[in-house]
Amino acid sequence: RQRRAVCPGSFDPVTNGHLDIISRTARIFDEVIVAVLMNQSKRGLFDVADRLEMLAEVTKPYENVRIETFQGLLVDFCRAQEAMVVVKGLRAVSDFDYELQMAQMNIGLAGVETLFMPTNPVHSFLSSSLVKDVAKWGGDVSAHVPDTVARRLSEQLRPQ
Ligand code: COD
Repeated sequence: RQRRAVCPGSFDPVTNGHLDIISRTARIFDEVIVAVLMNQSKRGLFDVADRLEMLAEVTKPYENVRIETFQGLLVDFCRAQEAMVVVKGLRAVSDFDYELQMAQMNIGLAGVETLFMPTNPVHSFLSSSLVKDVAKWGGDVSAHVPDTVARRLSEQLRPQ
């Protein structure tokens, strides 16, 4: 039986921190499903189609990674995909409180397990929202996101 893990998130946009967790998860599991939340009430900087394109491009080197979207509960998506393990990156203790709540809710709701992976310390201060803020004001984010994302950020934020 295939061992599948889900790496869920908004990925608005994908950062090197996300990619670190996705690639390390891909070394442990047979298949990794990157699950992009489609959240109607929260419009992001990038629309979902763009996020998917960026994710597909940057995960191309990993043969056992597949990208999907989901709506509603993460546990329902996991059940539909027959993937009962969620892998989350932990940056600092500040992530822990909320992540623990969600993990405990998800095990209670559907028996979906959550495994936490400590982030590579070079990415421990990194988030999509910080990257967007820095890029918005013309700061250099090329160390924190894949090249294609850096390019799209400048296109999106500073249209010619
Ligand atoms: N280093 C390592 N990992 C990182 C980093 C970093 N620098 N940045 C992010 N990550 C990892 C974390 O594991 C994070 O959880 C994940 O990447 C995604 O990050 P984001 O910011 O793209 O996504 P979020 O936090 O907006 O995603 C939240 C979810 C979509 C996972 C959550 O809201 C959810 O499950 N929603 C579905 C509805 C649901 O089931 N709700 C009930 C939950 S109990």
